[in-house]
Amino acid sequence: MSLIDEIRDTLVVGNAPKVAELTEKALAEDTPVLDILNDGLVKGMDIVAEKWKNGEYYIPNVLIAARAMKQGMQLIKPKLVEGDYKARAVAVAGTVKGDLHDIGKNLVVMMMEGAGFEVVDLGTDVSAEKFIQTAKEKNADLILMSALLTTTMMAMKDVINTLKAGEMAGKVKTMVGGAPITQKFADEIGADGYAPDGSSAVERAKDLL
Ligand code: B1M
Repeated sequence: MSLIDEIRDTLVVGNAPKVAELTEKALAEDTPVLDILNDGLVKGMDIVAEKWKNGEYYIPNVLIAARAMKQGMQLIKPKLVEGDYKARAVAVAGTVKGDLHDIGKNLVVMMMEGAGFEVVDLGTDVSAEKFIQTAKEKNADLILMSALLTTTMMAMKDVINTLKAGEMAGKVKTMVGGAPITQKFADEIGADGYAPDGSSAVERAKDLL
C-alpha cells in the first residue's frame, strides 16, 4: 500500500498521531503536497462522510477523523503556502451563522493563502455583521463564505443583502461554496462567485479581482 493510501486509511479510523507521522514521512519523501491533500486527507474524509451517511459511523467517529484531518492539514500548510506570489489581495473567510463545519473552509483558506492571498479567517458561526465589519476594517477585496447545511445556506443571502444595503456595497466581492451550494444558488442570492472546491476557489477569486 502506498504512503498516501495509508494516510487515507489511517484518517478513516481517526488515528491522529499516526496521520501526523505518515504525513511527515510523505513530506520528507518529497511527495507532492497536493497528492497528500487530495488523495490522502480529502479522500479519507470522503470515506468518513460515506460511512456516516450509511449509518456505519456516528458523530464521535466523525469528530475524531476530523481531528486527524486537521493534524495532517496543519503539517502540509507551510508547503501549501509556499506560493510564488506575494499578497495578491485580502480576503475575509468564515463559515456562516449557525454552521460549525470548518474542514472545507479551512482547506479553501489554505489554498487561497498558498496562492498568495492574505486571508483573515473568522472561523465558524460568523454573523453577517462580523463578515462585513471585518471586511471594512481590513479593507478586504473579497468575502469568502462556506456553508455545509441546507439550513444555513440562506445565511449567505443575509450577508449579501446586508452588504448591499450598507456602506461597503460595491467595495467587496462575495464568493460562496460548500457541499450544498451550486452555481444556480449563488446566482439566485446574488453572490459574485461560486467554486466547488479549493483549487477552483483560487481560480475564481483571481477572476473576480
Ligand atoms: Co455534519 N453534516 N453535521 N458534521 N457533516 C454534513 C454536512 C451532512 C451532509 C451529513 C449527512 O447527513 N449526510 C449533514 C447535512 C445535511 C443537510 O444539511 N442537508 C450534516 C449534519 C446534519 C450535521 C448536524 C446537524 C448533525 C447533528 O448534530 N444532528 C451537525 C450540525 C452542526 C452545526 O454545524 N451546527 C453536524 C456536525 C458535524 C460534525 C461536528 C460532527 C463534523 C464537523 C467537524 C468540523 O467541520 N470541524 C461534521 C462533518 C465532518 C460532516 C461531513 C461528514 C463531512 C464534511 C467535511 O468536512 N467534508 C458532512 C457530509 C458530507 O459533506 N458529505 C456532514 C470534507 C470537506 C473537505 O469537504 O466541507 O464539502 P467540504 O468542503 C469542500 C467543498 O464543499 C468546497 O471546498 C472544500 C474542499 O474541496 N468548499 C468551498 C467549502 N467551502 C467553500 C467555500 C468556497 C469555495 C469552496 O468559497 C468561499
